[in-house]
Order: sequence, then C-alpha cells, then structure tokens
Amino acid sequence: MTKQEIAGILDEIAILLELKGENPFKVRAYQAGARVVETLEEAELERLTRDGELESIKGIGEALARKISEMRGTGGLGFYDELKASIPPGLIEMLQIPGLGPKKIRALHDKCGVTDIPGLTAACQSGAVAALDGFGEKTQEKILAGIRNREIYGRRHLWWDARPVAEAILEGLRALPQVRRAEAAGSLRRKMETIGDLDFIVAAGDAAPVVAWFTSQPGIGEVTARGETKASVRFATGLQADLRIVPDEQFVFALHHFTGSKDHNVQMRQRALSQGLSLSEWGLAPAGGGESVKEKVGKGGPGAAAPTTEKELFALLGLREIPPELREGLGEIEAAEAGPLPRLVRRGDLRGAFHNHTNASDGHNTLAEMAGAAARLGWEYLGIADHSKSSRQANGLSEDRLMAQVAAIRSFNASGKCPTRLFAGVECDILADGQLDFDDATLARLDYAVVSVHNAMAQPEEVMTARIIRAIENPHATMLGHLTGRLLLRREGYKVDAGKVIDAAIANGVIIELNASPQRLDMDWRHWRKAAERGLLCSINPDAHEIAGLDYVEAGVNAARKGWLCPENVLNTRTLAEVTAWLDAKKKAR
Ligand code: DGT
Ligand code: CA
Ligand code: CA
Ligand code: ZN
Repeated sequence: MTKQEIAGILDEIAILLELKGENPFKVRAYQAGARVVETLEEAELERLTRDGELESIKGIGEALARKISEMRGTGGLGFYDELKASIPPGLIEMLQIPGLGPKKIRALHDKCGVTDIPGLTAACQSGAVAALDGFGEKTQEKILAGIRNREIYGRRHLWWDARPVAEAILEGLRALPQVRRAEAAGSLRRKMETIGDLDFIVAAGDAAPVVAWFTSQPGIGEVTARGETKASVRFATGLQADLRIVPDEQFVFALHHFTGSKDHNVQMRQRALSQGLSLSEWGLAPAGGGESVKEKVGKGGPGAAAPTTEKELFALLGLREIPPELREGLGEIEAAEAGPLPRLVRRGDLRGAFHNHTNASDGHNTLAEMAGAAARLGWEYLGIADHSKSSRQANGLSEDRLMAQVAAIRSFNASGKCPTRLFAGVECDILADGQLDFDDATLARLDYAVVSVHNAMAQPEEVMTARIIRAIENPHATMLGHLTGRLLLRREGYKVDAGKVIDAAIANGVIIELNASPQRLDMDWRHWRKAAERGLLCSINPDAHEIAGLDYVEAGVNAARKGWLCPENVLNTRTLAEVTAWLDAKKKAR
C-alpha cells in the first residue's frame, strides 16, 4: 500500500470508531497517525517499516506501528476489515450525506433505531428526527435535502452531456493570459460512454488567477476544494470537475497520468520500472534511491530528455503513441510496442448512415428534411428505417404505409432534388418468437432491414439469445439493431449472450450496429475488437429521430475507436457505390 492509501485507511478507522462511540482519544490517535504517514516520503516509510523503527516517530505508537507494517507487508489490515464488518453497512453509507457526521449518525441509530438511508428518510418524514435532542426541524430538512442531493451527486453523466461543459471551461482556461496549455483529461478524454467527473490539466506560470477563474464559473453550485494549484467544483447539475495546475515541464506527465485509465497507468509504470525508470504524474526519472520522483525530476539520467508531447513520452518508453481512447489497459501497450497502432475510424470517414427515423413513425422531421440535413453533412447516402407495425408506441408503419414510404423514397431519389441518395429500409421488430414483423414479400421490396427487439424484453437469456439468432438467420435481416436495448444510467439491457449472437451474425453475413445514440452505444465497445477481428462488420447508426440526431455518429465513432475499429470494419465509411454493391450482394445471396 502507498502512504496515501495507508493514511486513508487510518482516517477511515477513526471515523468508524467514532461511529461505534469509541473513546475520543483513540479516534484522535488514528487521525494523527494518518497525518504523520502523509508527511513521510515513500522511501522513508519503506526504510522505517523494514527496520522496525516506525515507533521512533512522534505520533506513532506501538499499536499503530504494527498496523502500518501489516498494511505495508500484506496490502490489507485485519483490524480494519473486522471493524468495518461490525458496523451495519447502512450506517457507513449515511456518512455520504452532506452534514451528517459519525456523532449524529450514532445518535440517530441509538435513539431512532435508524440503520440505513431509507430508514433515515422515513424517520425524517415522520418528524421523529426533528424531535431528537440537538436536531430540530432545520436539521431534519437539511438531512432530507442531503439524501436527495446524494442521489444526484453520486450519479455519473453521459459523455455527450459532459462534453459541452468541458469545452466551455477549456476555452475559458485557454483564454487566460497565465495559461500556456490546457487539456481535459480523465474519462472524458478517453471517450468513455459515461463520466464520473471532469479533470482539467493546466500549465500556467501563475496559478492563483487560474484557480480564481475556475472557481467562479456560472453554474457552479459549490466549490468543494480550493488550494494553491488545484480546485474542485460541483455544478448545479451534479457534475463535478477537478482542476490541477502544474509547471510547464510537468504538463505532459500530468496530462498522461490524469488521462488514465488507472489500469493503463499501472502497466505504464511497470514498463518504466522494467527499464530502470520511475514514471509518475510529475515526471520520468531513474528508479531507486531515496529521493522521491518529484525531487529527481530534471536531475539528469534517461529522464533528462524532457518530453513535451505524449508522443515523445511514449517514445521514451519504446512505444508508439497510444490514442487516449485505447488507454484502458486492454493490450494497447503490447500493441504499441509491436508497431504503429491501427488507424482508427474517424468521424470524417463516414459517408452516410443507415438507422434513421422520420415523422412517418416516431421521428420529428420529414423525409426531405432528414435528407437535406444529411446533404449538409456531406453524406452520400442516408438510410431511412422507421418502426414496424408492432411498435405501436412508436407509431410503427403498416405494410401499406411502409410501401407508400418506399414509393416516396424512390421518387425523391429520381427527382434529383438532393445530392444525398436515400435508401429505403425499416427498423423491423423482432417478435417474441424471433420472427420478423413483416413477411418476406414486404421485406423484399426494401433496400435493407435493421432488426431490433422492442418488446418482451424480460425473456430469460437463452430465450432472448435464440430469438435474436433466429432473426439474424432470416435472409432479409441486414443488420441487428441495439444488441441489448440498454439505456445508459437508466435501464439495464435485456439479458442476451453476446458471444453467440456475434457468432451468428458472422456466420450469416449480418451486420451488428453500433447504435450511436449517446444513451445507448450498443453493442458495447468492449465487444468490438475481438468481434471485428473475427470478421464482424459494424455500422455506426445514429438512430436519429430528428435532424440534430444525425450528429450522434460522433458518440458512435468514439465507441468504435474504443473498440479498435478501423474504417474497413465499418460499412458506412464506404462509398455509395460500394454500399450499393454490398446491399445488392446481400440480396442475391438469399
Ligand atoms: P471517472 O471520473 O470515474 O469517469 O474516471 P476517470 O478515469 O476520469 O477517473 P478519475 O477522475 O478518478 O481520475 C482521473 C485519472 O487519474 C484516472 O483515469 C487515472 C488517474 N488516477 C486517479 N487515481 C489514480 C490512482 O489511484 N492510481 C493511478 N495509477 N492512477 C490514478
Ligand atoms: Ca474523471
Ligand atoms: Ca477526477
Ligand atoms: Zn430501436
């Protein structure tokens, strides 16, 4: 365990002891111990532990010394585990409620019998908390508000929603005269589908004005931390943001470190160590010796070749540059050692998109409006895929209405009004038994069909898997829509065996879509690398229900890049002629 981790556990022990109503002196001893450990250098802590001399330090007694040695030696602490297990987990969770400390929680437990947050909510609503000594109406209100906020603050945020917030901050930071470089790091930069908090790294000569600017932005609900070179804020939406300001020469190291992921960082540090180097957020320096990396930085040795870009940083460790999207500790370092990484798909590679709705079903724009928007994006083609009749909640099309739309599309193309060519398709429901919502004769009149599950989502995994595979085996199925039907941060997907569905899609020459709607991003990027290697073709589908929805392809491209997809893995990077030929070949194979 690092000294920070040890200090963290000691602090937590103090809180848990307080929660149990232990002697305040004992509580304070752990808090003091945590402060002492924090101020030690790692190497110093190492030596003291090894030589059994921890007790020689003021503030660390025999019992504490034994516990620190145990944590250092085993990476755990039996005492802590037992302590934690002896307290109802609901009480520990209550610590997250703003304004509720261990003493108050203890009183609520002893006098109201509260053991968890739902119980506390009920006690507040009944007025029992207000009646307690030392609580009152005001405190009761504050606790209820804290419980509500905890739910909002604890939430993650869609990348799509966090991005504009981050861009505005970044723009503002870069405009400050003190700021030399500024970047967003963390999961936002890695293009994760959801974001815990924003992380900004800034190189600036004078940090104070940068901190002052950052903590006074509109929309900030609370400044949760403010230091000389860092600050944290929480916006009214619950989204939080961390700022770190570093000297120029540390910028690239801080940017790399705080971009993460943690797994990627751990592997990078191991790689550095195997080359006799120590990599950290501060720099790259020779490993070993008593100095901390922070002290060694810039003192010569291999690390003296100070990189100013991540490309140079990777090169110092014998690696090609790794795009942030791939930094998940999933084999990217091995790949970057072996040679250049694949040329990942980019938004500019897309020449059209297939899964789009119009106001014929549940979309908001007309065929012509959608086509016009696609033309403005420079797209060569746009596939229309409105819902089929069983999706009544989405105003799904009957055979007649679908055929009327096909006729409208054919005449729109023939009119020459629009440079973007429309394809006539459908998002056809996969019925509960795996049959499609339209018969063969109807489907045969279309250019393609996206097949999707929209009902009977609670089927057991085996049933759902067989159902979807049956649909994939239908010769009229061109691509499978949203594999799991998940809605990020809102609804789990239905249970389905992705591996078996991928096998079936490859065997039948069926595409699986990467639904690019920012709250879907389904099939998940974690499946794509292996699936594409085995020959699965992807289509990045915006599932647009209005003109603005076409832009969702950007979120889809993010996920595709995280899945190591290259242009050749994605159908809608192909030209109109290539796509037409592909669809024709698929029809002929029936
Ligand atoms: P998030 O905010 O939950 O969406 O995910 P991240 O990846 O943005 O995580 P965050 O904000 O906690 O930290 C930003 C980066 O800083 C993280 O990706 C890697 C680095 N980092 C943070 N804590 C640690 C740590 O304990 N060890 C290592 N190796 N890196 C860390
Ligand atoms: Ca973050
Ligand atoms: Ca953070
Ligand atoms: Zn759908």
